[in-house]
Amino acid sequence: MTTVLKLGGSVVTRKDEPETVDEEALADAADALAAATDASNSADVVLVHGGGSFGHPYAAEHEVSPTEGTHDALAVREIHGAMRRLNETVCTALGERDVPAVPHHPYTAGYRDSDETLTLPTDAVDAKLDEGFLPVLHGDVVTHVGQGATVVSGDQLVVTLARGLGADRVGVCSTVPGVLDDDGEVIPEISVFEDVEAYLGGSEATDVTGGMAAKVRALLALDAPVSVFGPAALEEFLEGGEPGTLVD
Ligand code: IP8
Repeated sequence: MTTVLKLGGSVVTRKDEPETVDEEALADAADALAAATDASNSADVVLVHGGGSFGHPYAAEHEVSPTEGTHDALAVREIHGAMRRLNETVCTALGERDVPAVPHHPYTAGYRDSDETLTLPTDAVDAKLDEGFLPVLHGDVVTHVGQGATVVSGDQLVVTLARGLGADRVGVCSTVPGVLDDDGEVIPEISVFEDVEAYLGGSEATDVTGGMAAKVRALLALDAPVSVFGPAALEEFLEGGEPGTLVD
């Protein structure tokens, strides 16, 4: 049973304060992961976290996005460097709870072709799982043929990883309890993007990768069922539940 779980950048960081971790939220998420990985040795989890107040401000400053590239090596180092700092913090929080978290950096592991295809070999991720590690990936910059380097969102990584690993379930934990309709109610299930397009606005803070609409569109393309839920439901998801919105 392989689970790919994304922790949104707005869950683990304070999105409006540069390079600031939300210590309490990170501790809660790490506690939930520690409880779940303790309860079942066979529960292979791959974690992906977003950029939050680490990657996004640098990407915005250098005008780099999934579609706007850069050949400026400093821009690449600053965006990737910020994401490494956040990744280190996430891995440390997990490690302190005896979760065998290890980093896996998309910038080094993958690239985008000129036709936008993301290549991220999953054999090295699989090998880490086989060895009992919990690989922790993150939104990042990747080398992009013809464009220098572009941003890859955690959601795109989730899609690529879920396919490559043949994941059985996918979880996307963001700050809201699911995908919300116009009345602020959680939409229980989404199977067609156009049915919910009108509800899905952009993200309020700096987010170069496009907010909820882009996320839902990418997740719908997956074979595995995807649950979109808030931090309070992380434990329920890790215990096998389907909280929030089911994108299937
Ligand atoms: O927060 C974007 O990842 P996301 C990461 O999952 C960077 O969209 C580098 C901005």
